[in-house]
Amino acid sequence: MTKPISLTRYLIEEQHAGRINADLRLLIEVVARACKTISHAVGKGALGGVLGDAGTPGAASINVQGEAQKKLDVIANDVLMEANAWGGHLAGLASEEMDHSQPIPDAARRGNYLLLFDPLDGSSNIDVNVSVGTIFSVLRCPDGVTSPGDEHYLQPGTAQVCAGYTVYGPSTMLVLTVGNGTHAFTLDREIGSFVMTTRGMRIPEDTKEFAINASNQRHWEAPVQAWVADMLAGKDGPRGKDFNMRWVASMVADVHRILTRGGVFSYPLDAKCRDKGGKLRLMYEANPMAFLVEQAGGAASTGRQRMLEVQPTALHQRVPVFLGSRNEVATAIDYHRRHDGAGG
Ligand code: AFP
Repeated sequence: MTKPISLTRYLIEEQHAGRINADLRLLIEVVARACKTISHAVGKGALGGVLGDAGTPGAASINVQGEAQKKLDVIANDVLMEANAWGGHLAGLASEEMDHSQPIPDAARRGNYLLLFDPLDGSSNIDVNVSVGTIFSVLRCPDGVTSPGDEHYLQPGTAQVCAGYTVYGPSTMLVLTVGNGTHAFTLDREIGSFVMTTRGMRIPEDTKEFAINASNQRHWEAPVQAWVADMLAGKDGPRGKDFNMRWVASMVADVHRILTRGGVFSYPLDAKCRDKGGKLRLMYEANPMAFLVEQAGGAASTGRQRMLEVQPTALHQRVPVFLGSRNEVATAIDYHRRHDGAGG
């Protein structure tokens, strides 16, 4: 049996193959190291005093999204900010937890990449000991820009040079793409390093499993109502097969399941989030996941457009999301096309 390789060795091999440069390699190493620190904090749970809301009792701290921040949201954001600010590989960072992006201070050596992240996705699951995760995306800083502002991050997902997530579950896993397949690394807690456990994850083209928050059903658009109703009708319905349903409410955990065994994940437009454009964030949730899923042979769409081709207009922009097994994503798109074509 061949010995599994470490994340460090994988990245060096990618550099030697000319697919990444030394700066991007070191940037990914810094992010991975920060994720180990977050994993440690998440793993301590109640013993570390890290559960519950940030802020003071009766005055919970609210983030830019208007959501109550958990203590671990704040800790994870601080860890990623601190680790990346002085690494020398970045021109700027942007986080779900901050109103605006931050250029790297003049005092620090500045690099050519922009890092976007959701420091702790699924944080409503923290207090109930269910998997949460960190999602990240790396873009190039446009040429000639030395102090990037929010507008310099507004690049479509096709411009990503790297995307990944870390899922803090029974084991901590880092799933990564630099545009040459999607690979999974498991944290070896004894030696403290990520070890490759799946090279080239593949999402089966067909599936019988879908993930959606069904409590929003009455608020969905008509094509989503029809798509889900036909899946629920099972063998006796137009799809002619029974479907199973899963919903963790941590996108990282739901996407990890899909990358591992297939399925389709959707957070569609609904009446509650229509004014915002959707629930999930394009730049640091949908785009990195879309890149990982496409690199594993799956598909990702808003229902009406390939996710990676959406031209962002705002840093915290939200979008509807359909991703996973390519044939089921195509089916969801088809329901939208037929509905829109019928003048709906
Ligand atoms: P938080 O990071 O604010 O907990 O949101 C998690 C999330 O963005 C995504 O990870 C889940 O898929 C989705 O929200 C769950 O949303 P519902 O609570 O509406 O099911």
